[in-house]
Amino acid sequence: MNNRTLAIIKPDGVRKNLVGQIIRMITDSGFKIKAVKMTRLTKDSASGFYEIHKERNFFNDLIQYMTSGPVVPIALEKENAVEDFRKLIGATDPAKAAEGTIRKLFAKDITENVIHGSDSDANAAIEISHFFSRKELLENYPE
Ligand code: 3AN
Repeated sequence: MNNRTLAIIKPDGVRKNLVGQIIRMITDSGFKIKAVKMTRLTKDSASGFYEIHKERNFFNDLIQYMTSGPVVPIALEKENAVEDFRKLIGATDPAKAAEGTIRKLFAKDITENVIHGSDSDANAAIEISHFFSRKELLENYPE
């Protein structure tokens, strides 16, 4: 069965003009784009999105970075979407990411790591609803 994950091309990915190249890698790996937009996170929306990290010492840097420029959230569909997408992007720390992964190819370090991928089906649903309405996900239209 198809399931969903949320990707975000982060501000460094947009700044380096990698949006097209990264989306190409995603679709070449069999993911279907359900919804996509370019937007900019406010401090409040970024803090809400990363709520689970709010006690961590890197939280302020993370919020600063995620609000430093536009981001491209993408709702994706594929069988085994969450796990397969995390394989495609590679480890959080690009130094530890496998060859050929998006982070290995494009990320600078553990903070500026180019792309986000949901870590569970439950979080994917929450994260997708952070960026996209049911209307934007075309939920009520026939195929
Ligand atoms: P991932 O994005 O691989 O799921 P998370 O959810 O643990 O990783 O972390 C969210 C984001 O927080 C990362 N993408 C990265 O930008 C930042 N981050 C995570 N761990 C660290 C760390 N140890 N030092 C600095 N930034 C971090």
